Amino acid sequence: MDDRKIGQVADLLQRAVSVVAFTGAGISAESGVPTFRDNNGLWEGYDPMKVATPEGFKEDPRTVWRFYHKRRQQAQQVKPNPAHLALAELESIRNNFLIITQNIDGLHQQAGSKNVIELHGSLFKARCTKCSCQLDLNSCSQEILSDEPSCPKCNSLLRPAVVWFYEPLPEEEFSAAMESADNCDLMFSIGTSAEVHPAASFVWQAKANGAVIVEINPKPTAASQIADISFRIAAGEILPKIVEQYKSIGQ
Ligand code: BV8
Ligand code: ZN
Repeated sequence: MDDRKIGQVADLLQRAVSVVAFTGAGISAESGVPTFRDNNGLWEGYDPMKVATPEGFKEDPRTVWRFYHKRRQQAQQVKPNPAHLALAELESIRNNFLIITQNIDGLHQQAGSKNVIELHGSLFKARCTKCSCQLDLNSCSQEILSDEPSCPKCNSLLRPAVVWFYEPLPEEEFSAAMESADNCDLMFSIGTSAEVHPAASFVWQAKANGAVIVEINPKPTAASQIADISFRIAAGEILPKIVEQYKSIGQ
């Protein structure tokens, strides 16, 4: 059954001028990174309103920093999985391929993908709560990774450079994602429950612009109703097969 659909998607890839992959936590699941809303997901252990909102941070910055330090350490110990690698290969063999990710784990970039829009920020970046100072946590000293790190410029409290609930998405990334959703012929929705907005709205936007929607998720999601082709399977299983088939028909 999937073989026929794989052939269809490879043909779509061959004919599409502009392709977007919209990804969520599920694409990193096979790397061992917990998702948010699955069983044993992050939101089972933590109250998102306490660790992923500005109010939660104001009330208890130490707990929020511990939550993100732990996720950063986890992300540093895992590797991209075949799903990330397949998307990186797809970018290397065709033009006009963009990843819009809700993930902050950096695994797409680690897999070699260059055209990546991080809608919700990055585990590896921090920014000052007062001045415009931004830091790359990959090259930071230990004290910055403490429980309440302070800005090297103005000594105010630093915060994770991620988008929390009730916060707007970064301007530049938002408009670039909007532009690509408006102009793509084919959008993959991979490993996302498509419940968080405005990020998830890009799938509906692509659909409205006439793009074909291909969903890859073992479970149905809020976007399943608008998917033209759905694979109820892990991304790491099916994406390498789709890319292999696309290569075999000569892109
Ligand atoms: C905004 C922080 C306005 C970063 C995240 C009620 C209360 C509060 C807010 C709202 C509300 N109602 C609506 C809202 C708006 C809210 C929202 O959409 N809430 C939802 C939950 C109802 N959105 C916001 O607040 C946004 N901001 O609206 O601001 C505004 C505008 C202008 C000016 C001022 C203000 C901000 C949203 C960003 C929130 N930040 N996290 C972090 O810590 O990571 S949300 C969190 O959810 C992550 O960012 C994550 O990326 C995102 C989406 O989750 P998914 O990636 O989809 O993960 P999930 O676990 O849900 O699903 C995983 C899927 O993978 C599953 O379907 C599973 O089946 C599948 N899967 C598993 N294994 C595999 C697999 N698939 C393939 N292969 C596998 N192997
Ligand atoms: Zn500062």
